[in-house]
Amino acid sequence: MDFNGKTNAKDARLVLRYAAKLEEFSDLQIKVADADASGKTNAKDARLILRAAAKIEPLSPETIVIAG
Ligand SMILES: [Ca+2]
Repeated sequence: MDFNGKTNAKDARLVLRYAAKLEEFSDLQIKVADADASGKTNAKDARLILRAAAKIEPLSPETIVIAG
């Protein structure tokens, strides 16, 4: 999550990098990136974010508020 006010493919890429341990996230970023609120931020969340970015499937209103 780059906190640019939009959920886009760049965010999904960042989350994927975090999941692969290529990127360090702050506690807030981890929380925001947990798109399915599972308590873990991983590739599944990256997929959800990517789908939201492609407007295939919206994220939950809660997530959008936090991310926006
Ligand atoms: Ca999750």
